[in-house]
Amino acid sequence: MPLVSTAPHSRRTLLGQQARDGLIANGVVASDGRRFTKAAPKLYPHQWSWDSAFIAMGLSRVDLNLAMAEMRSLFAGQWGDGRLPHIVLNPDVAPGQYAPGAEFWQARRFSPLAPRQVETSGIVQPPVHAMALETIVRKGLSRKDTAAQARAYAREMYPKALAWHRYVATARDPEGSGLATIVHSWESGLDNSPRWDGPLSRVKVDGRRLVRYERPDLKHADASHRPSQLDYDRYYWKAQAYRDGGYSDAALARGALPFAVKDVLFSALFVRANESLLRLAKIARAPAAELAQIQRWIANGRRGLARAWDAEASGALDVDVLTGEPLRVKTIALFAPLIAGRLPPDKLKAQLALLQSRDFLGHPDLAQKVVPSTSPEQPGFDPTRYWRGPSWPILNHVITDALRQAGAAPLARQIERASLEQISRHGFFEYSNPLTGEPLGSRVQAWTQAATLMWLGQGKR
Ligand code: 2M8
Repeated sequence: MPLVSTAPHSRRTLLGQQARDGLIANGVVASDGRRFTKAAPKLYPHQWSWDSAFIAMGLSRVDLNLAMAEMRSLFAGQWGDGRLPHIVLNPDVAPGQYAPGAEFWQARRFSPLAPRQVETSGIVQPPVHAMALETIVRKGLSRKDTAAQARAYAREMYPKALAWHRYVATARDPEGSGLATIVHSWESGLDNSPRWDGPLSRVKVDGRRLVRYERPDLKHADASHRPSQLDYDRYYWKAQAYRDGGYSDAALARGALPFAVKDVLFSALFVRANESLLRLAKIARAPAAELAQIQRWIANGRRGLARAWDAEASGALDVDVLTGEPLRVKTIALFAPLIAGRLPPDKLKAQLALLQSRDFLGHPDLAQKVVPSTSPEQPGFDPTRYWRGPSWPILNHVITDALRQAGAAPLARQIERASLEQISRHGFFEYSNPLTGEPLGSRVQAWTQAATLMWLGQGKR
């Protein structure tokens, strides 16, 4: 029974309440005073960067103060060079509950730029934060009693977001190509996507020098659903190389890192986030030179994505910086141009056709019309193993948001309806098998709760 069109109002209300209560319940006040939301209570007990931004977007519909605190807490981990780390560690997590933790990253020991007050990782994740800040500020401005607070919040957070964007646009794009370079597949957020198989296969791990590590993730999730041991060795090796170089991006320019890829999805989200940053800059009454700078980042990002366009793939391809080769793999990242927005009509048409083709939503074996992380037509597609096939509600939200912006609301509604239906049946799972609909990974994933709140809010319009 479709939830959205025919369900009584009370079913949507109930789902909304469950999402709201769940999201609040995943929040903690840590012993260092920060209030933030764990990405998942057991599997991911810290504050994750892009999770937190989506969580704040969801929270802004529940409690503006909590949403504001969420982003403040994350930015407490910002580094001196503007980077926003992929994890701000929860000081109250017992050693060994999640790895790698502070014992591996040792941010302050390896870099003078790491923050003093909190422990963090040294790599980053997709820069979606300005979108969250804009959502919060707009929400605040829409009500008389919170407008002044929202304006003050915009002035407080805008310079931090600007510094973060400057880091991405410069340290991670020394060539000025408009495409950001990631130095670790964890930075993509799509950790073991087949996009990274080629570059990862060239990472040669020296077993004698590799740090010793544990896999607490396997206590909370099925080993056949999580990245493999070989993947993990390579993850640690890449992180270790970056860390031992003082988390310095100068090594990027020298081609001295074992992994360096131009990530089109990361770059597309950066374009969208820059559009949010521009609007935030206006609210914060930023100087004209900064507005012009942000506009240049937007234009350059769109140019970079246009160059990454592959006519045969009908989408954008990542590029391995170390070989100069495009990575020809059918994953959700092909939709980076749609996500960045403002596509010329021919490309928009090609992206919409791809989305509905047998490579994605039109595949006859799909259990429901939600977008899988990897096309079932891609060799090596695995419907249950982490980013190699399963569907993530939060990425489906990114797609439905992009579709609405592109004027394709009916298709967005279809995906939204199927996603909400699945969530109402199975709860706020992390990801699911696209061929059976079976929920997988963490069963209480905060950004799935946030996506639900955003979708439910969307439907009201
Ligand atoms: C997953 O990543 C972490 C490492 O950062 C892990 O596998 O332990 C990814 O899905 C990532 O995108 C997400 O931010 C994180 C927390 O939900 O989990």
